[in-house]
Amino acid sequence: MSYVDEVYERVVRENPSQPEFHQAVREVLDSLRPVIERNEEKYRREALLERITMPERQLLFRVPWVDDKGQVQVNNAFRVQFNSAIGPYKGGIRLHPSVNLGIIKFLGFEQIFKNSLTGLPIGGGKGGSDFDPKGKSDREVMAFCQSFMTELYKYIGADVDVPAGDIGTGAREIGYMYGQYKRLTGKYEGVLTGKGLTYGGSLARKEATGYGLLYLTEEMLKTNGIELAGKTVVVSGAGNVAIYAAQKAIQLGAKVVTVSDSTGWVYDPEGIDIDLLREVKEVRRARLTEYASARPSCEYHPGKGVFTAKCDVALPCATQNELTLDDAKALVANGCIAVAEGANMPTTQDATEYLMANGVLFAPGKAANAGGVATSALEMSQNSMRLHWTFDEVDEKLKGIMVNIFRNVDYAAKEYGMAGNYVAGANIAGFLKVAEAMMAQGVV
Ligand code: NDP
Ligand code: 2IT
Repeated sequence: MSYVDEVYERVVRENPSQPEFHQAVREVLDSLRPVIERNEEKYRREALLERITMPERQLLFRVPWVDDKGQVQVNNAFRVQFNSAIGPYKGGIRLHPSVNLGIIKFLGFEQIFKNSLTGLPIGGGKGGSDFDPKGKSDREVMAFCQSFMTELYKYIGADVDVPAGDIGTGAREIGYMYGQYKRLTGKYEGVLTGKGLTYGGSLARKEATGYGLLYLTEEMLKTNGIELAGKTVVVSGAGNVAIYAAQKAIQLGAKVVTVSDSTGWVYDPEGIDIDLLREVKEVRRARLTEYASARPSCEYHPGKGVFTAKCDVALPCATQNELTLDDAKALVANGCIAVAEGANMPTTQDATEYLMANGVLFAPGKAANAGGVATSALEMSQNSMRLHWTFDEVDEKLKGIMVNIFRNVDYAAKEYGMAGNYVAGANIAGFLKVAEAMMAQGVV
């Protein structure tokens, strides 16, 4: 049996009931086959693939908190410190009822390669809890965040592990967590990113994942002789990534016709109104039905189906496995030319294969959504230097990073005889740097 298959079997055996983790490992290991074949003896002796698929440390803890009725609630929480070969652990905190250890491990594993692709010195980690911030009062969210940090603070630090936002964790949650970290440790340090602008946050971090997604998408299209301006774009999700992806797509001359949330999607043939969307989602924390009722031009569809809308470019920006084989078939039938993942692993494996087999340009999340964590690393730099860059300075650096990521991914795919396969290119380029750093540091 090949080394790749042996390691994959071991991962499945030792991590039962974690299908998303298996899926992420499978995708990475499959595309590494040509690299592994060139170096099999050395990698085997170093147990490199066994080590890279096994987290350095996994923290599981309970988070007790008191709700507004005086009832004690308790949630499961996780921090997976996956790989620190190239820098301190770095990755977001997801707060969503679907969170379990397998989800956090898949996200932490992806983060290793994504962070490597940014070219910045950050290792891979991820955390979260099955706490649902939806429908909770600000006081309940604060009670949860303070209790969560009361355990987590022991294991993180500006040079150790630097969490950030993800699904369900935005500026409000980061603020409460930061306050509690500072109170417990007495340290004012860049231990979290995505902080508010009044206490060490970076300009353009909020926009960075969505903007970065569009910078990379534009570069991918340009490389293939296509212009983004004038194209029709389908965006899924209506959160941090989706809102700023839609905003930048419009700024670059495209027309965005959809957004979605977990209850439904809107089709707005006149183009999504970003100010209204931000008001509904960021200020009122409301459902998309409120957007739809304020826009006579738009249709509201309950449930799934956002990818059935006709488009040239699709940007899945909500959650894992949201774009299925049926969606991929609908996209191809409607003439879609490119898919770029704003979310982490939003496209199922069979859908990815179908899209690529039908000539759709496909940018995987670990390259396409790396702008968020890259700008988090820029926030860390600003905190260490005790200064602030302007919005334009950060945005320019972000643009340079995304263009560079695309070029490296494109180059790696060509180098290994898979020109145009950006999934393989991203996995290979991300892996090589981490592998070299791990081997240079010996058996640790
Ligand atoms: P938000 O919480 O801001 O928004 C998430 C959006 O996705 C919401 O519209 C939400 O709808 C929808 N969504 C979440 N879970 C589901 C689900 N199970 N089914 C259907 N819809 C769902 O999160 P972000 O925008 O920050 O994150 C979106 C994706 O991007 C995630 O995959 C995340 O890991 C990834 N990502 C985020 C980065 C960041 O900087 N924030 C960086 C890189 C990647 P509803 O409100 O109804 O739940
Ligand atoms: O998936 C991701 O890259 C994020 N949620 C952002 C992580 C970060 O540390 O900014």
